[in-house]
Amino acid sequence: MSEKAAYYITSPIYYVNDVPHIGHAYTTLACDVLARFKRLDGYEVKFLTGTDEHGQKVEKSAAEAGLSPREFCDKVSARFRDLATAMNFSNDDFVRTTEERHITACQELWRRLEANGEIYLDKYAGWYSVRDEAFYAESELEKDENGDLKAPSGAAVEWVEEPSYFFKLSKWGERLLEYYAETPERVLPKSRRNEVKSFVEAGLKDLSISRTSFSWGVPVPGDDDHIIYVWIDALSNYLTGAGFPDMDDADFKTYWPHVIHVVGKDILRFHAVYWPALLLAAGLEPPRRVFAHGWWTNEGRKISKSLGNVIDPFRLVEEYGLDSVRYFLMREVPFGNDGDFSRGAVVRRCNGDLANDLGNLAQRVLSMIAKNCDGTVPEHGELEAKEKDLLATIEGLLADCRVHLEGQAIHAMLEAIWRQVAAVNGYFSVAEPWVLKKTDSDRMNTVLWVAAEALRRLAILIQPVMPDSMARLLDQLAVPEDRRRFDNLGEGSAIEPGTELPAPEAIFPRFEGGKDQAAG
Ligand code: ME8
Repeated sequence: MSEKAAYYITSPIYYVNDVPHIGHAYTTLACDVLARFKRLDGYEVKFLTGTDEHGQKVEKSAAEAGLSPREFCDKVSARFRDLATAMNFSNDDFVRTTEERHITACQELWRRLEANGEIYLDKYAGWYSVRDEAFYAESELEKDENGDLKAPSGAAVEWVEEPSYFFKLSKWGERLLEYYAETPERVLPKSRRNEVKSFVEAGLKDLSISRTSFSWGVPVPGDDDHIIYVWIDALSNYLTGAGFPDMDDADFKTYWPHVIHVVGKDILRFHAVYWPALLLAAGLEPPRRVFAHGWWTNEGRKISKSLGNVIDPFRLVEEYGLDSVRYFLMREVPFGNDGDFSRGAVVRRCNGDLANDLGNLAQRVLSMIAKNCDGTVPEHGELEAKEKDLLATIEGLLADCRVHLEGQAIHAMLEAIWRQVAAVNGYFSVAEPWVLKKTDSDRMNTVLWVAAEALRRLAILIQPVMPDSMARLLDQLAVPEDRRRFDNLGEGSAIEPGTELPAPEAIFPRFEGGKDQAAG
């Protein structure tokens, strides 16, 4: 396999202390879009997601639920797998940190660090937040209105004093700064990279990487009194997914050099500071890219269980339909920025871009073909220059989309595609095939063919974001399933006159006041 042809994309693995919400669905969705795009573009893709099941937080949640940690993890982890089905995620694997293969990988990472002299035993005395599963320096903490110290995330902290193994993080600062300066950009968006750089430039302290005050975790090899800090455990899932420690394994060699981690901005420090340092220290390649996206609020307010405003992705999909939700989440907010969720925004975005711009166009073109061309793809005459340009521009979009997705700018890809949806709408309105029907039926046929061919090309490009609806549109255009990859975008796979088309059906719902009706 050539170097270029592999792509390894990972979502965070989610804590099972809580059921999935919109934030989890969002990150994995972005990974799904990137994975689907690369598959259609001919890459060998591995897309990994999973659940983070160890640590004090999960142990506590299990006890509160009256279940053993194992039973509790099985139950909640299953909800994350259900989410993957409900959201149509195309993950190739789902890693659970309680699996044997993962425990092996995690302990092997530890052994390598130890063998390289990167670990020493000492004592930790400092602040810890169970909710964040993170250690904090006192200088990072703030007092709340009651005078209690809080983590920057707002989580409660407790004083911890226990024996602990440490990772010599402090010696990796210079090397990390070099890593951030490398191309392709290691950390995106740029503003986040700058944050991470400043953190490293301020000086790194060694990192506590084992705990002794509870037992739900991976034992430290050779010292059962300690369990491996849950973040070391969790981060090593990305190695597990690539077949580590079997480094001769074809999977590891193929995928590891290409790994891209997509995470929320809350866990950037773990991925862009601790993780590359740990990998370098263990003699492994650091990630090719870490991308940190922004934070969703709900109607302007922080999403939290205590505020009772958590958005349930399963319900959202029931309410608006899967592809409307997928499109909205990927289009509404530039990937990397914070965004606000509101039902009004979903309705506006989906009615405008989907029901009106794309749905209506497809419906108009396909119903004119059904009524005026006996339901078969019409013959076409010589195309006018502007028609050739239109089709060539849509084919050429692929190059733009590749550039956008190289930087994980999924919104920019959709923006570029919808500019062409608008161009095809403009073309169709000006060409007025309904007038040509009475005056020049050959020209009408040509216009309908051009519009249908434009739709075919657009649908192929939109598949990563809305796989089901675009499959339906491509079915309506009678595009064979083996001709839906990006190498079929051009003229060579154009729709063939004479092909019989199924009866057209609306592809997107239109929402009115929360109720939906089929788009006309
Ligand atoms: O941190 N907006 O798991 P977690 C956008 N187990 N994204 C959000 C969000 C919001 N309001 N809320 C959550 C963990 N997320 C660790 C990860 S990885 C080796 C270990 C998303 O269950 C976002 O991706 O707390 C965030 O980074 C992640 O959920 C945190 O999930």
